[in-house]
Parts: sequence; structure tokens; C-alpha cells
Amino acid sequence: MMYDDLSLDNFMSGLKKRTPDEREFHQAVQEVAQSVIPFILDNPQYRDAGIFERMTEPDRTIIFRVVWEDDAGNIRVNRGYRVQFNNSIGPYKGGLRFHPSVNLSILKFLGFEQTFKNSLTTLPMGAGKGGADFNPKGKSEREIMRFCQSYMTALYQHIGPHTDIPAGDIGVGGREISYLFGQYKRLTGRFDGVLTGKALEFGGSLIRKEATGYGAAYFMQEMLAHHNEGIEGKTCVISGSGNVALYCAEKIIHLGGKVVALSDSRGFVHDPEGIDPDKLAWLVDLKTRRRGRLSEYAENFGLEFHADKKPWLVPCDLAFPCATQNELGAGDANALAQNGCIAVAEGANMPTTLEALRVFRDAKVLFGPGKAANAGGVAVSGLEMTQNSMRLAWTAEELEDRLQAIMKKIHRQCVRYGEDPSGYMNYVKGANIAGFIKVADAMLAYGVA
Ligand code: NDP
Ligand code: 2IT
Repeated sequence: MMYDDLSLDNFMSGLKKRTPDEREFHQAVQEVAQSVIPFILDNPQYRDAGIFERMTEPDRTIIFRVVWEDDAGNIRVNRGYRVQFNNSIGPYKGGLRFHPSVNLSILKFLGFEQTFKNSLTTLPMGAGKGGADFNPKGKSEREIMRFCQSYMTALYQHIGPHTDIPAGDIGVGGREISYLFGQYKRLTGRFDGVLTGKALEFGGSLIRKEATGYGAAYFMQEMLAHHNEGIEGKTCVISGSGNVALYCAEKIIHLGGKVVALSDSRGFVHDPEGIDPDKLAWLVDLKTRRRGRLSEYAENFGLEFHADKKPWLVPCDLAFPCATQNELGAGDANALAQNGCIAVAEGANMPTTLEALRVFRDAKVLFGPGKAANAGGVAVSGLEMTQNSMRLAWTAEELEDRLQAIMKKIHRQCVRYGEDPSGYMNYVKGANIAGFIKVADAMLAYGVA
């Protein structure tokens, strides 16, 4: 048996040798391997078929040049990617990120995470992730349009409603999806559900833009209810002020929580009174329509903006990291735990470092990992695909009921596999094992492939 010596250390050193310099990818795999390798050793059919070795190698990676012309007539070149990670349980599905930090390691970590997340949604979706090292900040509307058109011109042959269905992520929202969809339609002459997060006029779904943030709030609600607690009256800190953070705040406020901090890449705003629905509506308009900065919110409402600082030192009961990977380290986790934080739900993908995860676990802070807590976004993307296939649109109420039901099912799957011998509900372990089983069983069924 080739895999008789399967252990976390052996596995990780092999992976690092095969993929040098892919730091974020190693981190995401290690977090899953810590839970899944002991499970595989207890279930040798997965070990003998080399399932985890196969799952950590993407099906394929497409890397391409994106050339576009800026408003001053300069020719600009960016690098575009699509990592098609695993299509065992459905077509590749996952977002596109436009951010200067984008590289292969980051997209592989995101695609790998997506495999488990999409499995947990209970919907038939495989996993992919893509994007470009393009920085949308400071670009004009026309520059964004030209970049999106050029990006799609390079990508369109590789995607389709039955093969690979991209969506948004950091730097890619409704505006970018519209430009991408328009170009796909122009190139292929086809009008089909090849992207999700579309506008309502051309096949988009109600609640999609809210779904990730709402879902994270619902997942928190489930974790708390399972431990005889609730959101009402709790003080909450949220990082980020983008798509996920804003709608997470909206739902938390609706459920009776008090949101006292939000952030962006330049710092955080502390609002001790709590953000009310009117102030939030002002902020949503600022961020989505006027495309302004969070510091303008602080200025407008006479609040303090803490430049170049993270919000984790603000005392809270509940924390929602909703900005980006590795934004919450061990020191931040210690501060949160010492200040009495009882639960964390990740709206972002891998915002918590491995060291910080250990701090939360030792302090018995409830911790909902992104692949469970932020799965509401891709789940409603899955529902957008269903609606496109049926050529009809569900109501917002119908969709929110379905979203809530899916978040409950995800929570139940985590609980099924997550309990530690100490009695601590280890949602990281539960999500990893539950997400793994469905994909692994499909891969076993296909034979050696
Ligand atoms: P947006 O682009 O709408 O917002 C991103 C937010 O995070 C902004 O406030 C941004 O600040 C901040 N941010 C981004 N990069 C950094 C950085 N390097 N350092 C500090 N702050 C940063 O993205 P989303 O809200 O869509 O995505 C946020 C997170 O949620 C990501 O991890 C994404 O992968 C994840 N996610 C998104 C889903 C979706 O449906 N959109 C679904 C599931 C997960 P600034 O404006 O200053 O750059
Ligand atoms: O990380 C994610 O799950 C997303 N960015 C959403 C993916 C999707 O296909 O809706």
C-alpha cells in the first residue's frame, strides 16, 4: 500500500515539495488535513484510493494574458486565471477576484476551500476560482468595462452553464458581472446561465447580493442557538465594508445585534452607539453607488476612524471577519477571547490564521469556518442556476427561506462530525469531514480518474 505512511507531516511535506511558494494554499490544505487525515486513517477506502492526494491537485489551471487600453491610451497587461479545482459533484463553481494581490497560491487556496464549501451547501456544485491581479481602485467606469471585456475574451472558451460558472468575489460585484456577461453573450451569441450574481433584468436572483452576509449571520444564529444563546442584544464587530460585511451588518441589526465596528484596508470605524438602519443605508449607498471610503462614513457621523488599525481590540460578544485572508492573527484572537468574545463566524475566506484558530479552540470560543459560515453566497448562486434552468424567478421570501434552510443544514452537518472528546463543538473539524465525504464518495465511484 503506497499510502500506509499517511500522516499530517508526511502529507504536508509532500505537498510543499510539489507546490513550493504556495503559502496560502499550504495553509488551507493544512487546516483541512488536520481534521481529514485522522478520518481517512479510520476509513481506509479513502486512503487506499489516494483521494486526498487527488483532491489537493486541481483538475486544471488556466493562466492567460489580459491586455486592455486605459483612458490615457496606454496599453496595460494583467495576468488572468481560472483554477478548475474539482467537478466531482457538479460543474466548477466559484468566484472571480480582481485585486493586485491575486496570484496562483491565493486562487488555489480559494478553489480548494470552495470544494468543501460547495459540498456542504447540499447543492450539486463542483469548485473553481479565478480572477486577475488587476486593481479596480481608481479606475474609470470605462477602464473597468474594457478590462472585463478583455478578461472574458480570454476566458469564454473555458466556461459554460454545464462546465464552469464563475461569480463575484473581492473587486467583482454586479457591475463587473454585467460587463463579463455582456461580453460572453457577444462572443458566443448565447444567452445562458454562465455567470451568477447577474442583474435581475437578465437572469439574476433576488437575495444573491445579500446572501453571503445574511448567511453568515444565520450561521452564527445556529451556532448560538445550539448553545442556548442568541444574537439579540449582543455587541458585534465586523471587519470589511464590502459586499459580505455590509449585508452581514444588515442582518445582525435586523436580528437585534449591535454592530459597533466596521473596517476597510485603511482602518476601522468605531461606532459605540451601534450602527442603526438609517446609518447603514447611508453607508451602503456610499460603498455601492458612490464608491467612497469608510473614513467618509466616520466623518459624516462624527465618529473616530482608527487609521491603519484592525477592529479586533474593540470589545465584543461576536466577531465576523468579512474582509480578506489572514486578517485575524493569534494576538487578535487572544484579545477577542480575553475581552469576552463567545463566537466567531467567518464571512471571508480563511481570514483567521492557523495560530489564531488554535487560540479560539483553546479558549473554547465557538468558531464557524468560512467554508460553512459564508456558504450562503454560493448557495444562492446555486439557486440562481436553478432558476435560470427553469426559466423563472423565485420571490425574495422563497429565496430567503431556502437560504435559511440551507444554513441550518450546513450547521447540522458540522455538528454531526464536529464534537471533540472534550465536548467542545469543533465546527472546523465538522465542516471539513462533512464536506469531504460527499466529494470523496463521488471520486471513489468514478474509479481511478
Ligand atoms: P468586496 O470587494 O466587496 O469587499 C472587500 C472588503 O474587504 C473591502 O472592505 C476591502 O477594503 C477589504 N479588503 C479587501 N482586501 C483587503 C486587504 N488585503 N486588506 C484589508 N482589507 C481588505 O469583497 P467581498 O465582500 O465580496 O469579499 C470579502 C471576503 O468574503 C473575501 O474573503 C471573499 O473571498 C469572501 N466571500 C465573498 C463572497 C461573495 O459572495 N462576494 C462569498 C463568500 C466569501 P478596501 O475597500 O479598502 O479594499
Ligand atoms: O467564495 C465564494 O464562495 C464566492 N465568492 C461566491 C462564489 C459563487 O459562485 O457564488
